[in-house]
Amino acid sequence: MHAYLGIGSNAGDRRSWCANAIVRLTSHPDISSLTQSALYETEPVDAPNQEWFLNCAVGLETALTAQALFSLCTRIERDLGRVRSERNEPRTIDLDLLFYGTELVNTSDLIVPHPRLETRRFVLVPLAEIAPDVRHPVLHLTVRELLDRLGNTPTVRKLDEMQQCDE
Ligand code: PH2
Ligand code: MG
Ligand code: MG
Repeated sequence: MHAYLGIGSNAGDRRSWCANAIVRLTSHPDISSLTQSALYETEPVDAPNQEWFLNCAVGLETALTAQALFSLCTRIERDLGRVRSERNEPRTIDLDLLFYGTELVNTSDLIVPHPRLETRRFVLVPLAEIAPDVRHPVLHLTVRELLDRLGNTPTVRKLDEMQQCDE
């Protein structure tokens, strides 16, 4: 199945957390063909007084079920030092399952497509870079069309070429 994930970090060495999460995904035996967007610096949404985020999106081919991929994401978050106490607090790393093919999942711990992706520029701008023509299976609009419905705020800016790499 082809799946898309959104990755975000706004605590500590944000770039390293994102890079480390991607290495862990890439090296998983049931994941192949990973593509990644550039890194974007993004204004916090629903996270008052927090640091700006680094966000990116990845696409991957996987033999894992949606639930198993979600469990892997949770495990990577935990391995990378994420501590969950309050909702939307600063996080070293957040891995969100955005799309799992055209499958719909609605269980107590997982909803796919991600329920807020269509309102979030920090998700749609990176995703549009790697998957502009992927269609939302419920809203029946492509990622590009979803993004075009939104205004120009909150701010999402691509890091320049120098800033994309690890120092
Ligand atoms: N994630 C959130 C809440 N707010 N804002 C930005 N800019 N980027 C995020 O990844 C983000 C957020 C909840 O997961
Ligand atoms: Mg999130
Ligand atoms: Mg999350």
